[in-house]
Amino acid sequence: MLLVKLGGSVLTDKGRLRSPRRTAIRRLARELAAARAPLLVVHGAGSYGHILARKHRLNEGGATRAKRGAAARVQADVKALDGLVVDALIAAGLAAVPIPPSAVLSLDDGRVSSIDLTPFLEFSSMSFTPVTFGDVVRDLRRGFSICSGDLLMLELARAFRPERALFVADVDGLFTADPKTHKSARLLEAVKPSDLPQVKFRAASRTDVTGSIEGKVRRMFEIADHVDECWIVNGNVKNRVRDALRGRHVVGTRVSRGP
Ligand code: IP8
Repeated sequence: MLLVKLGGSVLTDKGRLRSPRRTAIRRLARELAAARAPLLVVHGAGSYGHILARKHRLNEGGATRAKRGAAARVQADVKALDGLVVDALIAAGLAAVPIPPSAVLSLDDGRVSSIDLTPFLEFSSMSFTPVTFGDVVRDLRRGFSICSGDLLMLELARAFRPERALFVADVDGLFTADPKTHKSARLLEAVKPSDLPQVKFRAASRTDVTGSIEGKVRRMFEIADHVDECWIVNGNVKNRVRDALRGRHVVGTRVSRGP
């Protein structure tokens, strides 16, 4: 079993509301299909989720009519992105089935309160490819909240113990600083918690409502506990995801809990 998260920055143009990168979605779907192994797919929300979720502060929940309307809008939007991903996976030959977090999971102040993994277990046991995604979900304390794809990665890693977990990003892996703004940034080929002090994290991007890169890397350490290998790879480089899924050595960052 392989567990893959397609990052929202690869699937969409994160700066422009609801703007899919259709060519990348189709190519990545073909690369996933080429892995020829049972897959669980998670994807981020990109510009279908983060822009409006941040504008309306949906991660704080709320009980007003305006907030509910915005939450419903974002939920419909991330479902639309999921439709594009699922369609592309089916066209590539996978029997992809969407499993919306809003239907199977609830949070309690941002932490998982309950999750029904039955659809994942049963569909994958029938050789379907479950596809889930960052979503607006119920939250016992906040009314509703945002569930990131990273949290779903952790829940699925815990339940399925896949041999490999792959985070598909728009850069080669984790760098010592943001490679988009620091020319001297160096790719870390392997990272464990004790390496974090040498990483210069920038603050959470203006649009990302589910937290900072540092928070995401810390979540990956938790995931690494439940899988044989956990990697960050660049989904904008053709065939890198395919090769990483096949277990070939590729440019990327291997994430481990370390000694
Ligand atoms: O892109 C965020 O999920 P992520 C979900 O995996 C929403 O962090 C609705 C913004």
